[in-house]
Amino acid sequence: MDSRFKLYYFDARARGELIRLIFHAAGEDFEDIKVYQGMWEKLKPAMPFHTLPVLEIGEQQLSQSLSIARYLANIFDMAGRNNLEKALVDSAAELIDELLSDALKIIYEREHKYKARATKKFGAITLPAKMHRLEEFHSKYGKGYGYIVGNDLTYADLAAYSTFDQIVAAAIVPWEYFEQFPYPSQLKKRILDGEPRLSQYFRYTNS
Ligand SMILES: N[C@@H](CCC(=O)N[C@@H](CS)C(=O)NCC(=O)O)C(=O)O
Repeated sequence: MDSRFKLYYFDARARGELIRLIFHAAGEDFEDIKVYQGMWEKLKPAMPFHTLPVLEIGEQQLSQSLSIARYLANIFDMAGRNNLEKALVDSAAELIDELLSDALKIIYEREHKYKARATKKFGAITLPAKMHRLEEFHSKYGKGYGYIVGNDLTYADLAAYSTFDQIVAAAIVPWEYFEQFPYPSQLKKRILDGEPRLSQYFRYTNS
């Protein structure tokens, strides 16, 4: 496939998934290059911050998942409608990224005893605290359409849904946990019933 966008990431959802979701929501072709361990050792020094994800746009390389997400969201009108809305969307995306970071630490932890302890703490303290803050933010800035800010889908909504879905897929909490909060429940409906490109993608990735 010859696309103007090339995404380099590992064969995992983690920090690459938000970028894939933006492309799918926009209906834009991209090359999804899965980097495997042997390949990564060779590729690493050529990457801007020696980490993935990296987006290549022609000769230009862009690093840091949220910067890549914002760049694409601006191109595809998923960043917010004005400067203030954009900053609110960014702030929500950063809160969600903190939640994803905490979840990824657990997901990739190999030591069983530590993983069990960290999962318990995450479910009892970290997740409820962040979810309450997110819900307060949603009730202030969402307009009742199921999106975190305003009445359109933004990249922060995609970050949120991807993070909730990864937490559920890792069996940290079941999806029912999120149903106590209006935002995830409404967002899930929006994404699975109102965004055909995304519902198709989720049907494929979760099968
Ligand atoms: N803040 C960075 C974090 C990047 C990062 O830590 N990437 C990890 C994978 S999620 C990585 O490249 N690990 C391999 C390595 O450091 O060698 C981002 O959001 O892109």
